[in-house]
Amino acid sequence: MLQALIFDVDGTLADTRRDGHRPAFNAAFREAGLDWEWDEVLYCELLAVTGGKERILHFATRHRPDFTGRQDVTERIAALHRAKTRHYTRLAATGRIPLRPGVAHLLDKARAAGLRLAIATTTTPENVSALLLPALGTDALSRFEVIGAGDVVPAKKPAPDIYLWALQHLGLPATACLAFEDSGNGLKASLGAGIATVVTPCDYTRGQDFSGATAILDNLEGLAITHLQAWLSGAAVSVPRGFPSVI
Ligand code: XBP
Ligand code: MG
Repeated sequence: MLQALIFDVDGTLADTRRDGHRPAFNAAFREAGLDWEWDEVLYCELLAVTGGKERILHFATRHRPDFTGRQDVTERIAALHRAKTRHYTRLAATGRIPLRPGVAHLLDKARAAGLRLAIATTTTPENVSALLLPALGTDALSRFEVIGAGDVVPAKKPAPDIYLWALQHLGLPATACLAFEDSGNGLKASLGAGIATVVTPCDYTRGQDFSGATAILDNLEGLAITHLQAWLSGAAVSVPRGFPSVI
């Protein structure tokens, strides 16, 4: 029986990359006097590496070996990432990054149906509150019984660790949960933890490999709790009129 929904954040709850993370990384680089500029195309490639600190290290290793050759590289990356988080949380707190269509409604329907809610994300915890408070109001965080974010587990997605952590803190088996993801890396993580997963690709992840997904949808608009329950029990779900198209 379906008991909990576990949500990824970046790309799933909101399209945070274009208006949030990428500009925040670039602002941190400028502030540190670095000539690094991550454009849309490069950022799309860099998303293969999850986690901001890990992404900076990956970029520098490939494109700025002089930076990674220094002894204090770990501290410098940590400082860059702290600045990036400051820029991101400021941007997000303005409310300029809206939730994706259908997200707020699904969260309300899940709560009304007595489902438990959790978050399993690679992003830094402060980013989650900065994004959700303007979008969902003061009770935004208390809606989620469990929030697994950032460095709470050492191995980030596509490792299943953050989903296993969420299951452990919910005290539920994977078979009682559904996950929501937008990326191939995220899907690998949720499936690796044994959780059936609905994928709503975003602009940065469309075209990735979503093999094994329970459903692939344009967005969460029109999704009813009965659809989720039926998917979890493996029943064929007839697609009603007005339902988001399956990609
Ligand atoms: C999100 C990420 C995060 C953000 C940046 O992936 O990879 O690293 O891009 O956040 P997912 P931080 O949606 O699969 O969780 O800079 O705070 O790490
Ligand atoms: Mg994501």
